[in-house]
Amino acid sequence: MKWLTGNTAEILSALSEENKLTLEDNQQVEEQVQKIIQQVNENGDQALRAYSKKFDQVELQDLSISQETIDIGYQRVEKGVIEALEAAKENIVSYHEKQKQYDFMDTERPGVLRGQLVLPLARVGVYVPGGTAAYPSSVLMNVLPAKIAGVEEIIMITPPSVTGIPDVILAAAKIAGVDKIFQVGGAQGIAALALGTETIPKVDKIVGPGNIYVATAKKQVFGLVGIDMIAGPSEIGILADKDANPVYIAADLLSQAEHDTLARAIVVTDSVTLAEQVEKELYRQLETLPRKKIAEKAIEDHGRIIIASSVAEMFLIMNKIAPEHLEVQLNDPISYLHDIKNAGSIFLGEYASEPVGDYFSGTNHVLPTSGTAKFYSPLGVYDFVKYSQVTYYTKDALAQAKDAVALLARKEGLEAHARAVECRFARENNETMS
Ligand code: HSO
Ligand code: ZN
Repeated sequence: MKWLTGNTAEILSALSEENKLTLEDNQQVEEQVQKIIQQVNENGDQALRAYSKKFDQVELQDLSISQETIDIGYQRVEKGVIEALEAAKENIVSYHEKQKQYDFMDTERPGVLRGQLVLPLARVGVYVPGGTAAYPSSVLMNVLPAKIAGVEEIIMITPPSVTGIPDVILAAAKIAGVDKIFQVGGAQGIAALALGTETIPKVDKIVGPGNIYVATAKKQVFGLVGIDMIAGPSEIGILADKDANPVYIAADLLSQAEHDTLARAIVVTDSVTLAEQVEKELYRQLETLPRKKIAEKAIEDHGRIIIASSVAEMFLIMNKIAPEHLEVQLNDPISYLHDIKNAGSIFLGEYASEPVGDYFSGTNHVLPTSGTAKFYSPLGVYDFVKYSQVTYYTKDALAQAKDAVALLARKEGLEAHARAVECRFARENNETMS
């Protein structure tokens, strides 16, 4: 695990150098994805079948998954897992219900109504990756906020596989209330959702994580449809002082490191003793992890121990990193809440272990990564609504406003704008109307 030491300026410049190195050039992927989108646009379902054969080695008859298949999958899942998913759902729903926003109307000026309507998106597509990255927890995290927002129809897509879609994914989709499931993955799946095909309906927004092809396709269809943020590899940043427990810290670092060899696990501390203990503990715990290879590579390549000289400096550095998950393992953690400026999801104290948020507390686990917590938020109900404005004026209210409107319109050289308002007060027009 690499250590960063020195004064704050040196640490910050080392971190920004590292970030530069991760900006990759994926020109080739861009071109491949563009071609796939074009093919789906021209040939619809036929292109989807051809790509499924080529990329997933599956010859598909039916792109859609029947209700019967979903029900059978659900029934095959252990009762305990269903109960845990239901319990997680309850917490996710109760948390996200509080994110709901409401219409407003104001009547500040006589004769004027101004308002804002909160309107759900009509149809949303959720991408669920295949293979080992198919997480039932992520199905709940992506679908439930859309449900709470009032989205009418939620379409899930996931890559086909010779062994079929995992039962637990079908079960999570049923529990979350997905309306339709189609077996199509990759860039072709994203293209199908964005453009619509004979079988797959066009959606208004696409959410959900995926590999580089999925992420690139999402970027390319953005504008035609809405997309969520593009999620990068998982990250955890831990702020710890000398009294923190190195066993817990190492365990939490590994919880994210096991996701991906590109995952980032960072500890910022003012105690060299604690840092040494964490490092030792990390390698001890690694030995018995089933995903040791992945976690070890992540820790070797992207694990960092950063030594700061004070708690204030610890926050300064962590706010620059803006981690997806931030654990505050300091004495009296709640008192530091307002020192945090950038972090996707904040975990306070030694018992708020990050995986609790991944599965159970009800906060969302779809979070901004790669420093984007500086300007992005966790996935929430607000991602599945849009807003419309409302204006109502009485004749008297318009009379009050007309000169200002006409003056500004003429200043911009837009005579028709001015006349549109003024014509409502011209005598001849009122006579014609009566
Ligand atoms: N920590 C991941 C989410 C996840 N963890 C799913 C387990 N399953 C990204 O926030
Ligand atoms: Zn996780």
